Amino acid sequence: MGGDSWGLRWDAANDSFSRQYMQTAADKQSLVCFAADLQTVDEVRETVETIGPYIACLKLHVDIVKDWTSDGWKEVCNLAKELGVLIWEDRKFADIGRVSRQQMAGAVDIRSWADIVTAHLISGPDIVKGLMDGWKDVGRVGGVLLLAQMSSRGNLLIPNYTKSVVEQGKEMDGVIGFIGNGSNPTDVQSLRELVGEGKMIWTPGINLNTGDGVAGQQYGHPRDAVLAGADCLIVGSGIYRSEDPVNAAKEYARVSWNALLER
Ligand code: 6AU
Repeated sequence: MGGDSWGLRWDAANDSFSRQYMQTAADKQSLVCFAADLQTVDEVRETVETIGPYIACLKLHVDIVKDWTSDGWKEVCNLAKELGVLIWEDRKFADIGRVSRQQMAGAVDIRSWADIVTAHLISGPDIVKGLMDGWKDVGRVGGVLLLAQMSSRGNLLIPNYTKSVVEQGKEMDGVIGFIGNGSNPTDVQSLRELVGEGKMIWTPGINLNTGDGVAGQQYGHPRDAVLAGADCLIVGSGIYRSEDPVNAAKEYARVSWNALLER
């Protein structure tokens, strides 16, 4: 049972997406969400095929892919389903509710294949309703991760903003959790204090080599993030830029899972 390793979080974060993620993570002994920031459908599919056994979620940026086709994407999504991992489109929605709902449709039709999307709460709470309505338009249900913190240098998500996002997001049904700053365990810890046990914290800015990354990205160690309260570690270049992505994925999985058991 997933609950044995997840402790309080298993009972408290009991929406179906959090549960599915926690169960998959327990089955695979990995808290790794792979950030497939790759430019072609083949690269995404081939990488996910090889590291599949070591990841618990797949995060996509559909607008990075140069040769996107509906059929090619279906193959990627089917692969994710075979691997039992949730599909997260990291399109950081930020518009008014009506437009966000429309953006869930459009050419790439995010609402039809993504289980999770990311949103800023900068435009107010109706963005969450807009996104949920987007899924409802095609008879589906999904979950929203709200950006409460970011990992990039100089970002404007200051503590008071974080607090407001969490206060509102905690009460919203469609919100399955929050993005926290994985590069800084103190930030993750203070976010966990605000969030309590009832929602997940997923953290980007994770690398076994800590410090500054490309273009203002910052990295913290996977173990520190989990001990500080992160439930899912988003790792992109730490895996796909590695000389041996399979072994890298395995190592991130091992470190993250041991940290959860330690927590
Ligand atoms: O491991 P990386 O640095 O190669 O990739 C990190 C991934 C990227 C970013 O779009 C995303 O995590 N990200 C996010 C997310 C997930 O919302 C927020 C943030 O503050 N920083 C960040 O890097 O795909």
